[in-house]
Amino acid sequence: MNDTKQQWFKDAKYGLFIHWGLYALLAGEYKGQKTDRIAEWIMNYLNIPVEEYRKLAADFNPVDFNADEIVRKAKEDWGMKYLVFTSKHHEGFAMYNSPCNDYNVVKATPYGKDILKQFRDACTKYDMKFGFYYSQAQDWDDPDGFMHTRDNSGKNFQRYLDEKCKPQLRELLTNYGEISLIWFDTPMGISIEQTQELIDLVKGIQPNCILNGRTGNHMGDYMTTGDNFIPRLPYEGDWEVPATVNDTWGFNKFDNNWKNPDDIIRMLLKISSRGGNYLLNIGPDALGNVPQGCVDVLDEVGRYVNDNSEAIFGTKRVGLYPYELEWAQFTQKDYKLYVHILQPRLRVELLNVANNVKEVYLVKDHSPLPYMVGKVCEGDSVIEVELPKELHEKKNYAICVEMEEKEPIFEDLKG
Ligand code: FHN
Repeated sequence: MNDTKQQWFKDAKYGLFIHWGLYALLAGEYKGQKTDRIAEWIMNYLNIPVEEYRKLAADFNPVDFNADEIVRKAKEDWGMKYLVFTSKHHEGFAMYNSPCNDYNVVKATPYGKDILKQFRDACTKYDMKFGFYYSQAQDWDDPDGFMHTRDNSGKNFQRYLDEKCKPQLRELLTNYGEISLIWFDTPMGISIEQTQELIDLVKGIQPNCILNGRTGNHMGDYMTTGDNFIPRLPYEGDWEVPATVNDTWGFNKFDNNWKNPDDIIRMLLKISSRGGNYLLNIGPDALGNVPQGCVDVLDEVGRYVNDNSEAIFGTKRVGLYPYELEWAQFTQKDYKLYVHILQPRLRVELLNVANNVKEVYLVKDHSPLPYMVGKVCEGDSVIEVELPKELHEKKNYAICVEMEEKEPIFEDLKG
């Protein structure tokens, strides 16, 4: 079982992923050719030569970028608890001041300021846990870094590890205060020994820093699912789902396929209910603006999260309820079963839930709700909660069933 031993991660539930790099300048299109895949891979998909791609740095000047405002929104409006920022994605460009490699935002761009430092400072101000993404195996700028879909034989990957990856990790772990998490990615080709070298390096500098599931050879501290994939069943231990709001991580000016806030709320609750964290991405444009369509979705989800934070944060994995409920998701704490009501209803019927109930209340304002505990005429246990008239047409709110027992008692279905 994966155990980060970090309570903040177990309680966090909802975090902000930020993919930002030179690819934002291309925004999904290079010399009139569009990519129909994730925009941060444009260098790979459209075979842009290294020297051509490097020229982008001269145009990187995100004058609208405001780390404070992004982090404030993430914390206050969106209700997120941690932030993971791409310090270096597969393109190889560092979004911080890297003393060991000049291909970075401070030395190679007219902007000249350290983006990662600005996020770090804003996270300290708003009490957000801070972590960084680092592409440890793929580096399309370094001749010895790996590149997916290319012939990597003959590369001296160890040299890249020793001369770029490890020195940069050391910089990131020593110059930016407490790093709560490192998000490694696409560990193609990295050996067990090389993975251990990275782990030893990280833990030697910051022992409490946790490593995601793509560190290499399944040696990280927690399980990372596939992108946008949610485990079907409750899953034990610590884990996380990285996910997009549209269909790309890096900014793509053609992709406005924003998910519906209702769907994001449902996914957040499914993930919390099954015991994991939801790391949801934004991809700022080349000027530093977060697309408005994305902000609108996250604002609406945030209203739900903030109104019902008691029923989301610090909750633990719920056992398997025997029925599929379209209209609800469960979360739980000791002695409390939260029912998140996602479609309009007159009453809540919890069939085959056999607990003794102390109280039922609306999470948003703690107003008590009338309930009945007993058996349906078919003989199964039931808890039935009457909803006040003003809620009958409403969706997306939560109620709490306070139980005499620590855990919900879900009855097995019997013939
Ligand atoms: O290749 C990357 C991709 O660009 C993005 O960073 C995602 C985020 O989980 N990870 C990789 C694909 O799984």
